[in-house]
Amino acid sequence: MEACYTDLFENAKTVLEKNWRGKSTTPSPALYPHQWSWDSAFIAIGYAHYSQEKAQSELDSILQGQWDNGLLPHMIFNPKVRGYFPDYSYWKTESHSPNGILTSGLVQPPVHAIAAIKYYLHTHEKKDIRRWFPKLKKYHNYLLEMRDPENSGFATIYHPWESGFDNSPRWDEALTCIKPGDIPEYKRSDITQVEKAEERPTKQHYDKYIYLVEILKKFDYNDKSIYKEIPFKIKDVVFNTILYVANKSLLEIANILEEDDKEILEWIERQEDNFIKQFCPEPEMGLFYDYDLVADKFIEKRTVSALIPIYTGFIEKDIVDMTVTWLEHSHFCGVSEREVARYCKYPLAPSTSLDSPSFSHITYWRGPIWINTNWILYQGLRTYKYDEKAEKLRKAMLDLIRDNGFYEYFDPHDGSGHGSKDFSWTSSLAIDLLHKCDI
Ligand code: 2M8
Repeated sequence: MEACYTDLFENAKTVLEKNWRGKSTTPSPALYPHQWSWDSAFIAIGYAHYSQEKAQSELDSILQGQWDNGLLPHMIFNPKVRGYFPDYSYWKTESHSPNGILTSGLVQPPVHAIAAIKYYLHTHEKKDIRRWFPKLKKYHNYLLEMRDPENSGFATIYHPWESGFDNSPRWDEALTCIKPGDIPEYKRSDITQVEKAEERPTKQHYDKYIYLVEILKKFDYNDKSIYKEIPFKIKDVVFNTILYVANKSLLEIANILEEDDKEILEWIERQEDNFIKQFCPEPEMGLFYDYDLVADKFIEKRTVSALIPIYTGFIEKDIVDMTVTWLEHSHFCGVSEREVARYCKYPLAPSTSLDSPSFSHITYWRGPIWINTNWILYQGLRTYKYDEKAEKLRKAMLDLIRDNGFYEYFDPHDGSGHGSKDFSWTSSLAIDLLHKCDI
């Protein structure tokens, strides 16, 4: 391990140890006391380097919450822990969740197959991927059947929580059109867990989050009815970039297990055929956007999501060259040498462009630097052989964490940590980065 990061590995392990709950890991001790779906996949990627048993248990645990129709819930609740809002009793998912398991009724980006193949490359243990393969395939199938009646190859999300980027400015306009009708009274616990309430989403945002869940409950999570009625329907570019990469991982798993891969190949082909059309209105710009199905238009917001498709690895080099130019542009991500000195201590992509009117330096997904998105960009840069730039990004992530701690997110100006302390995916991905993500 590089000398400048000697303590980082041990410290990251300590955070994960603290957040370990016997079979799975909470994202953080107080703010997020249950199991979250894409967090668990990122966490398993870190464990796979030094505790394969925990990596295996983490994935087994999240996959056991899968519903009969293939939906993989974004949360599994620990019944002994109350206080998080919305708690399990709010979701009314009992008739869908597997026996005795308390789940939410939304999904999150499908990082799991990516974690599963990485785990296999560490262990060469076929029995685990053999157990996971049908579940992972069933989840992707749910996303590409029930969440894609358009047959575009891309899943639609029904709720900002499904994106994992909860209060990103990407969703502002779509949410503005929603006027929350009757919503139950509720009491948030998250704002008391952070230093300043402005680090978390506003009440206006939460009212709409709750309103959308009320609609899902009204239709008892029936996708066909929801599709007709819900006022928030987005083809999310990050979710679907991850789904594409996860399909490639699933294909690798199918081939290792000598399982039929026809359907997976069809999914991949459809995604490759339609990706630019669905997400990139001006390919010469190299920026990618979500598509709002209700307003029938692209959401042209300058956020880190616009760069994330570099992770797919199949987009033409000419387009990606432009994406990388944006990544280095000071107004977009503040990483040009000159501007770093002026604006930003660490050359890392903030969640929203520094130049955007929606940018807010400590507000959750509206500006702060997140490690998972930069980790994705790092892999993309490597895939396209921008080795020097990739290395610079990797070191900047490790420097940021070493200097400021394993926070949930960081102020792009001075690198100070915000949100939750001791955040699990910051720790697990730091471990992966220390190993240069080589597996
Ligand atoms: C955040 O989302 C939850 C709701 O699902 C919340 O705000 O309470 C997001 O950052 C999401 O991406 C993440 O998976 C979750 C747990 O870390 O927290």
